[in-house]
Amino acid sequence: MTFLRRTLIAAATVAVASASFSAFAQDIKPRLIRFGYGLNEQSNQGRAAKVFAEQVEKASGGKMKVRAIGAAALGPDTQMQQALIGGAQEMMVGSTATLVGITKEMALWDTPFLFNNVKEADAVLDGPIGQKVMDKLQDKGLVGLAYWENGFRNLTNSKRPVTKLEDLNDVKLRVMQNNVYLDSFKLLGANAVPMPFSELFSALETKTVDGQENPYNTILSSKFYEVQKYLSVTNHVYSPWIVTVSKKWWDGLSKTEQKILLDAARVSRDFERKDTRDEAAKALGDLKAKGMQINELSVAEVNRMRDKLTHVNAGIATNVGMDLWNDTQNELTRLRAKK
Ligand code: KDG
Repeated sequence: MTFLRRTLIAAATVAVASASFSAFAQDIKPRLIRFGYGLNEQSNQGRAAKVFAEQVEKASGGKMKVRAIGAAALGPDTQMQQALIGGAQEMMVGSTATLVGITKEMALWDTPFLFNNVKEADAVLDGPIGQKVMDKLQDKGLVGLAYWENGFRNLTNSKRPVTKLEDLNDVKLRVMQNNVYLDSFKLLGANAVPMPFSELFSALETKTVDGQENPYNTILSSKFYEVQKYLSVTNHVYSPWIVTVSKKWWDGLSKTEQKILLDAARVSRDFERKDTRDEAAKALGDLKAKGMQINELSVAEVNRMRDKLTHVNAGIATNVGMDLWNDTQNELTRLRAKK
C-alpha cells in the first residue's frame, strides 16, 4: 500500500473518529434553559426559581440546565413574553396581569376580591378553570405550566395612611400595565399610572409616583419600605404568577423533557406557595420593624372599596367570556358551600 494511500486512510479514520466524538459530545452537552423573572434573587420568586432549576437538573440527570436570571435582567415581563413567543428565550415566570394583552382570558385573575383566601385560589387555579385559561396561551405561542403565588395585594404610599377611599384622591399610584388595574384605581379616585415593575423602585424614590400596590413579600424583597412610609392593608385582589414556556421551543422537546419541566414547575409551585405564605405571615411585623406605619382598612371601608370595584366586573366578564365568568362564580359558590 502506497504512503499516500496509508495517509489518506489514516486521515479518514481521524475524521470519522472526531465526527463521532463531537456527535457524542453533542449528545452529552446539556440543553440550556434561560428562565427569566422580575424580582430579585433573594425574593420568594427568586427562591422558587432556584428550586425549579435544581429540580430540572436532578430529574434530567444533568442533561437539562436552567439558568435562572432575575431582577428583570432579560427585560420586564412584557419583553420576556415577546422573547418567548419569538423563541429567543425559553422560559419565564411573571404576572398573569401583564399577559392580558396576549390572552384576554387572563383578566379573570384581575377581578377585585375574586378569592376570599388562598384555599379558594389554589382550588380554582389548579383546577379545570385555571387549566382552561392556561391552555388559551397556546394559540399565542406560549405554554403555561403552573401558577405560583404573588399574593394578596396591599397599598403603600409616601403621603398618608389610607383609612378611607377619599385618602386616595390625589395619590399618584403606580399600577401594572393592565386595564383592570388602571380602571379600578381610577374608580377609587387615585391618579393611576401604569408602569413596568422594573421601573417602580426608582419612581417611588424620586416621587414620580406616590404609591403602589403589591403583596407584603414584594414590599419586603424590593425594599419598598425604604421609600414608602405608609402600608394600608386592603387585600383588594389575589395576584398569581405563571410559569410559561416558549411554544416554539417546547414543541421541539421530547415528551420526557416536557414532563421533566412540567413536574419541576409543579414541585416548585408547591414550594413557592408555602415559602411565600410563611414569609407573608410574619411580613407585617418585619415591615413595621423597618419603619413602615401600618393600618388595616375597616370592614366598612373595604366594603365601600368592594362595592365601587364591582363596576369593573361587567367589563371583565365580557372580555373573558360569560361562560368562563359564570363557571368561575359557580365554582366559588360550590367551594364556599363545602366549608
Ligand atoms: O416581574 C415582576 C412581576 O412578575 C410581578 O411582580 C408583577 O406584581 C407585579 C407588579 O406589581 O408588577
